[in-house]
Amino acid sequence: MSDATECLLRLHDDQHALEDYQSGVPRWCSGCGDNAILAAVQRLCRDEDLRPEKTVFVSGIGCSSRFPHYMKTYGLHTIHGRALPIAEGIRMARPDLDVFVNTGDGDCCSIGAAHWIHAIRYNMNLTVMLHDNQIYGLTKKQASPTSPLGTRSNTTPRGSTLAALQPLQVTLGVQNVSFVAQAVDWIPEMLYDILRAAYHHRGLSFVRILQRCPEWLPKLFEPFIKDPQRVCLLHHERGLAISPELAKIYHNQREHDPRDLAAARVVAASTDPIPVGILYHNPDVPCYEDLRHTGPVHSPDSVRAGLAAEFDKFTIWPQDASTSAAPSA
Ligand SMILES: Cc1ncc(C[n+]2csc(CCOP(=O)(O)OP(=O)(O)O)c2C)c(N)n1
Ligand code: SF4
Ligand SMILES: [Mg+2]
Repeated sequence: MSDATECLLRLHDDQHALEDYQSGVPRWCSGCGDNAILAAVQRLCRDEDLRPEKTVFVSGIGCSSRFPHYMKTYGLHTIHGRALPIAEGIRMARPDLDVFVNTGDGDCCSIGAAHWIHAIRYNMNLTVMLHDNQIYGLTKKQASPTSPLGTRSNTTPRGSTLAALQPLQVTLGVQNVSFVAQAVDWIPEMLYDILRAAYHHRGLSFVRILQRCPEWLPKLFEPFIKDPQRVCLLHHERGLAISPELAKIYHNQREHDPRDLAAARVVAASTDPIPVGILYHNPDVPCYEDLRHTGPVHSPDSVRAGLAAEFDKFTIWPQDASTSAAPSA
C-alpha cells in the first residue's frame, strides 16, 4: 500500500464502535458457544480500535468457520483444514494486516493437522482460535480427534474407541511454540482477556476454546459449568490477573508462570479440572516473516512485470517455431 493511500485511510480514522465489526445475523444454533466467541472478538476489535479495512479473518470449513461472515472486516472462508497456510500467505504478503484464524477441532486437528504442526513451528504473527466443541458440528455429529473416549456419534455409534487428542499438549510439543492458552466460552471475561493477550503477542498465539455445541453434545461441559471447582483459573504477574468478581465464583486457582514450558506441559495434561488461562508465553521466539523479510512488499506492477518476464521465457515466437526441429515420434 502506498504512503498516500495509507494517509487517506488515516483521514477516516474515527474511533470505531461495536457495530463497525458486526455483519449479518449469525446462523449458529441458539446457545452455540461460537456466539460467545464472536462477541468477545468484536469487543476486542472495538477496544483495540482495529481498522476493519486492515483486519482479516481466515477460516476453514465447519460451523465455526462461518466466523468471517459475521465480521465486518476482510475475511476468507476457505477450504477444509487449510485456513492456516492461507493465513500465512496473507501474513507474508501483507505484514501490515492483523490476521486472525478461526478453525474447528475437525478442521485443525483432523484434516488440517499437518498445517497446524508446521504453523506452530513457523511462528508467524497470527491469532489462532481453535473452536473445540469436540465434534464435527456442521456435518451433523461425527467423532473428531478431540471427542472424549466413548463418544457416541454417527461414525462411532457404539462409542469412540480412541483416547482424545489433546491440542494443548500437541502444540506445546512443537519446536518454536510461543503462545498457548485455553479459554471456555462460558466465562466471557476470561475469554476476552485471553484473546486480548493473544492478540498482543507477536508470533502465533494458539487459543483453544472449549465451545459448547448444544445441538450434538448438549451435556458435554455441563458438569464443569455446574461445578466451578472443576475449572482452574491460571494467574501470574506475567500472565493474567483474576478479577475479584470471578474469584468469588472460581475458588480453584493456580499461580502459573507462563514462561515455564515444563510447567505448562504439566498444566496442559489436566482435563479435570479444566485449566483456563495462559499456559505458555515466550515473546522471544522469532517470527518466520521477520527471518525471511526481504524488504518492501512487491507492488502489483512489479509482480505483473516479474510474471510477464517469467512467461516470456517459455514463449515460442513464430520465427523460432519455423526453425525448431519437429518433435520425434
Ligand atoms: C475436503 C473436505 N472433506 C470433508 C468435508 C466435510 N466437512 C465439512 S465441515 C467438516 C467437519 C467440521 O467439524 P469442525 O472442524 O470440528 O467444525 P464445527 O462444525 O464443529 O465447528 C467436514 C468433515 C469438506 N467440506 N471438505
Ligand atoms: S451444530 Fe453445534 S457447533 Fe454447529 S451451530 Fe449448532 S450448536 Fe453450534
Ligand atoms: Mg467441531
